[in-house]
Amino acid sequence: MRELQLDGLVGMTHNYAGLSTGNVASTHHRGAVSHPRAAAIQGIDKMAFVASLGVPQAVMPPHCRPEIDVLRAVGFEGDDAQVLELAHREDPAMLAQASSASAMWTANAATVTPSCDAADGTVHFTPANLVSKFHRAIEPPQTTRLLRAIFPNKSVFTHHDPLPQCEQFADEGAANHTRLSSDLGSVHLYVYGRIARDAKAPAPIHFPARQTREASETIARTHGVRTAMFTQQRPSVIDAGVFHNDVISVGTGSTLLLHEDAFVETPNVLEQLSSILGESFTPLVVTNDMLTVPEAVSTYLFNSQLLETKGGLVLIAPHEAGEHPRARAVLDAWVDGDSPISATHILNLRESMQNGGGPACLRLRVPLSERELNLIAPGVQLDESLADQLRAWVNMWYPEDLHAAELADPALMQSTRDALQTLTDLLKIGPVYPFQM
Ligand code: SUG
Repeated sequence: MRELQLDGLVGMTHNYAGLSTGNVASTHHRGAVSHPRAAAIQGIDKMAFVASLGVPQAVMPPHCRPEIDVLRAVGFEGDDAQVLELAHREDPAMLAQASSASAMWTANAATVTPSCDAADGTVHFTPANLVSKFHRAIEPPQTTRLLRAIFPNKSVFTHHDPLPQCEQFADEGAANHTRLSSDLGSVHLYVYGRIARDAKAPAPIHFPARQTREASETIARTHGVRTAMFTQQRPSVIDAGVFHNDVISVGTGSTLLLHEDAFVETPNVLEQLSSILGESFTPLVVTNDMLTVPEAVSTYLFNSQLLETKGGLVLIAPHEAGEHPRARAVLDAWVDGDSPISATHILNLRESMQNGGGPACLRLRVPLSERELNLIAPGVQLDESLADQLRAWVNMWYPEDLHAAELADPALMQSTRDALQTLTDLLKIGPVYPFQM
């Protein structure tokens, strides 16, 4: 089995609107001028680097923004230009929500179960409903269309609808899910922030817990996951800015990197995993003495991408972690001695990081057999040539910088549509956007 990395291509309207309470970077950069072209190039450079390691890499096209139908649905009327102008004048925050390029963080696009772990032997996808934030709750219909276009074969790929759109089933996708495996078998670890049905259960005080246990359980059940474990994120870490579990732990194969405060019951979780996975299970636990939770949040150390390559496990860490002496010391320790990690690479993803999206947020992991890999839409599979074509496409269409007021410019919206038409021609998929249908 190989793990496909499906990265979200950053959209043309990438901006900093401070939309995600509980996500410290998003709040901190509210109102900053964004650089859509640099953001997209940083993402493509990451994809190209991952592909150069021999890891299968594919591209998930951006969503069409501003989402004009959402603005109409909330009562702005007229032709497209009038709708944008009215929204800008009367509710600029709503315009920012309808314009967010947040679909770039495909770790939140869906939860995936590989065929070898599913009772019916197919690969299962459930697009996340993302109900906790309005700018993200508008993503599922487009995500659903894109996943079905990228994984089209109906006898091999099972596409579920998103969970019911309500807080009981609040679901943020794979950012709260880790699949681990060894010679003894595999286990799916689902991490939730709260139990919706139990008002007395521990929950964070300041910031929202975006994933419910009910959502995770429903996904495991509908996917027919053979071995599932459910565990709660420590509420205090959510209040410290860990809005998704992938900000405090990352794992693949038999290796799990985590902070000691990640879960309510970290020692129990490790014991259970160890009993399922056996001796090869390798938890690398970072203590508060090594790195505090606020440091984990500011450096995004645990949002590194952990990849299985022919030469062993490779870690792709964000620049912010590489620059931070204590995070750097952890990175260095992880590749020392008998650690299963053979190399660390530091990449610059600053534009995404400033909205709280690190290397691991930008990718959805899709473990596939060779046969399944051959059945994905061929045009989205990234090689050097596609990376070059995407860079040229970005340089042609993307603004170098973007100020909030420019989101109301009808020319930007038209150019987004024209650019996406060119992109889907290039990737040979579609029609996938409402304007193409
Ligand atoms: O949902 N940021 C995203 C970041 C998602 C990161 N994903 C993972 N950890 N897997 C979010 O909070 C900020 C948009 C703004 O403020 O303009 C934003 O949506």
